[in-house]
Amino acid sequence: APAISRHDYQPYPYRLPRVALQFDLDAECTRVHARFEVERDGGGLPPLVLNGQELSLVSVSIDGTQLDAGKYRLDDETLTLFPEAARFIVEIASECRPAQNSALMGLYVSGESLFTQCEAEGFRRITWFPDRPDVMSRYTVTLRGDKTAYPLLLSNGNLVAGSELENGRHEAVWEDPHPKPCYLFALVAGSFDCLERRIRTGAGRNALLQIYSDKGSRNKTEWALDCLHRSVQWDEQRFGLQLDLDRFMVVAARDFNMGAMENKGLNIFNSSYVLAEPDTATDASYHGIESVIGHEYFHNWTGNRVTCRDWFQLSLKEGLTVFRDQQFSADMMAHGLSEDAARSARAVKRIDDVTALRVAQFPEDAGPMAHPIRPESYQEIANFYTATVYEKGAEVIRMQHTLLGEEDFQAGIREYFRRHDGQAVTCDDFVDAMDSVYRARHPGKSLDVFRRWYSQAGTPRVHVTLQHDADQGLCSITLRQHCPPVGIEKLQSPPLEKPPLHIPFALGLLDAQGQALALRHEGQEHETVVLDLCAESQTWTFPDIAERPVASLLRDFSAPVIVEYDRDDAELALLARHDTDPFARWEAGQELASRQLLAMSQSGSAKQEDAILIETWRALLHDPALSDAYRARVLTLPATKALLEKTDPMDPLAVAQAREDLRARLGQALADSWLAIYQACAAAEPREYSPDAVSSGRRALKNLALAYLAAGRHPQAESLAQAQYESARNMTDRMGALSALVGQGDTPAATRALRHFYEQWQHDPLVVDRWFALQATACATRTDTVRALMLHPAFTLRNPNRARSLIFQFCMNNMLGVHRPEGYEFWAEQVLALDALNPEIAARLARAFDSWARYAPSNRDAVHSALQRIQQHEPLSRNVAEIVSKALN
Ligand code: BAL
Ligand code: ZN
Repeated sequence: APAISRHDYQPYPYRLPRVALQFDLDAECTRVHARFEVERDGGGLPPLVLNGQELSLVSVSIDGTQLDAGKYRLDDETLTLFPEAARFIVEIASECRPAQNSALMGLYVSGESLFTQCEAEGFRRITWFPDRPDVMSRYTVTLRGDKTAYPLLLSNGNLVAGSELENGRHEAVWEDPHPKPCYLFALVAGSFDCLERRIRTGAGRNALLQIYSDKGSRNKTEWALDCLHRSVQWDEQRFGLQLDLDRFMVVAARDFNMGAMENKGLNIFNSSYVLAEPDTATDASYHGIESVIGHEYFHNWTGNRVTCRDWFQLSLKEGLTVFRDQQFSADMMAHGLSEDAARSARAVKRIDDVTALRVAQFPEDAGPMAHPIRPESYQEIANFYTATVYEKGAEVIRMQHTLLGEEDFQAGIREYFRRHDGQAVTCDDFVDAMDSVYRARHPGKSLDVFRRWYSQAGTPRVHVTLQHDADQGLCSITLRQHCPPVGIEKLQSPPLEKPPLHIPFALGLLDAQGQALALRHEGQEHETVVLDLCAESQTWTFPDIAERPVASLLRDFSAPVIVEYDRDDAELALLARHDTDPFARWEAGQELASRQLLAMSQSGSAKQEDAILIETWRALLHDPALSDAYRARVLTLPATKALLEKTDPMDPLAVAQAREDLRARLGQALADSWLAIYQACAAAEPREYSPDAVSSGRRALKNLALAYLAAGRHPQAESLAQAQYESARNMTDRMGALSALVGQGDTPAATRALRHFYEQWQHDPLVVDRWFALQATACATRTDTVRALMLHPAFTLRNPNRARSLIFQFCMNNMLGVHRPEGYEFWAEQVLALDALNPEIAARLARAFDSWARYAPSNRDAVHSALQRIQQHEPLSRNVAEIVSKALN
């Protein structure tokens, strides 16, 4: 397929101020009648090109006159009309087939209900329309359907009329007062439970919050409703942004491609981000729900009120909204805690966000799909809902927050809405608003260099040099940045010039005892300074530093970069024990462990001299000043995917095996400590479940201790896990225990527990997903185990959550299982099977081995053959074709 380029953007030649849609809903064949006003402002009357896909055209008319076939042009993807006036009304009748729609884009069936998903380009599967985000209209939607099958008929905005029709049918009319692009359109028809709350916003608006879910699930939506209410309050308090609707609805769908969707006033969610009860949901699910409910709600301003001019600007709304949901979660985790505990809770959230970035985005930024947060081109936009656009995009917003500070950042946000409320705009427009505040407050400074983050791919590297002059008591820090070419940049000749970026680099210095030193910078003394690295290389000198200090680098992960700094293990151990910045402290421990793991993976066995690591971990295990949640992060080994990024060539099996070996070694060497910690945490578990930071942190540490005991084959591990499994009062503990049992291999206890778990929870799809996922990622699982699980009656490729729980978990998160010739063959087979059903999901699986060109030769050759097999298959969706052609480039 031809690539679409950012530079080719042209405004749409017409405005469509009002749209009226009528749906005669039926799972087999839904009839849609669309009526829209069309207006031309400029000169001439260019053709009116409308997008449409997999639709049957019934009729098309202009100003009430039906057009003969010769008066319009119709092909697989467009319907073109030839206007004869500057204002006219188009009416189109068409049909679509929801029950046949396995791609889950447009109108589709899930369970017995009808749902829509339109972002990015799903509206064109509902009716012919300019399916692009810069065409904004006011919608009136009439829904008609069978009253028994579809007692609830929901769409965006306000319910303005409802009536009974003949033949057991009924009708609902919805009006959305806010102009919106069609990707924010939604409808839902079906039978649901509803949990609701009437609230009064800070601005005095009465509003109704509603969570709809499958019949019988109402009790599982209390947490989501709480999260929604807190999101409304938080956006008022922290961002000054008010709910602008009388009614805000969330509907849970079992079949959903993404996490959730921010349709105006009618968010549709993957049920995994709505439903939670202590019995069925883990702490991670509770926190995931909080962040996704927040995320979609926050889109109401950052995404809906101000939207994207074109899809290249996706990070305008996604990066900003991820930043906002990360801040929301951090504020929620810290809420009600003492100052120290709150700092630790925020650090834990930061560690989790950075870990996710390193595991998903850093590899992407070094692989064949590398792209700037504002991509330059795409073949299929669905392939660009990436970790780069979202998570690196959030880091780019966060850096602006760091440069401006909270107060000025909020002033920038106000300026952004003052300029652009109700518009479809670009990333540049956002930075312009921030820059106007930045320049006003910091004469001589600007975001001119900073903007390059939007156009440059690749993870920059910052090389650090520290020089100390004992005679003069001066310490100088030199930072040098470079960003090697990535992905298609490597093919460019002459080589691409990548100018330096503006990198806020947070730094602290410690003395040899680990005490923080005061740093004099810009006329003031600080424990942490943020250095503005804007050139390729810059040096800063700090006075009154008597002895050579220990550098604490990139505190709080102030920029999405890789730091290069030569230092010995003893310095890392000192930082791991004493750094006052909790992020940098965690980082030092991770680096120490990484070194050990990489040495083990290269030598094929444990280095003997791991004493410094073991002693550091022992000290951390027993440090009473650390929160349980923080200790759980500090004592978790770096993820295999993050480790692999540090190797060349990559040997996934060796690194994954080294990680298992070191886990066992730490389990054995610190067995008494793990047991003591386990028992202390278990004794402190209250009867009432709560997902708050302290309780979830304690469970995380307890289950980590259990996992280490199991990894170290402690004689009590199995009985502890079994007892915990049987007495667990929440899913976190049940899964922790089950995972420890399954980690022991195919033991009778593991088999028994797995069988019991399925029998107990077989009626709950989200819990059955956990059951598949746990087996998919178990150490002992190989391709044949997964094939056997696919024959289980509960398995289906059609449900994205189920496919993700087994196939994706195995291919993406079971390194020991999948990185074998038969694993790669299995992967290719599943990509093709999924592609026939759901190209968006297939294309995500197709990225499992993006880094294949950096693998050691035997893995590389095997992935290469599997990729070729996919590429040669016909038919192949545009989604998968783009991924494999880039991978093979
Ligand atoms: N806009 C797609 C789903 C999300 O990012 O919220
Ligand atoms: Zn989003």
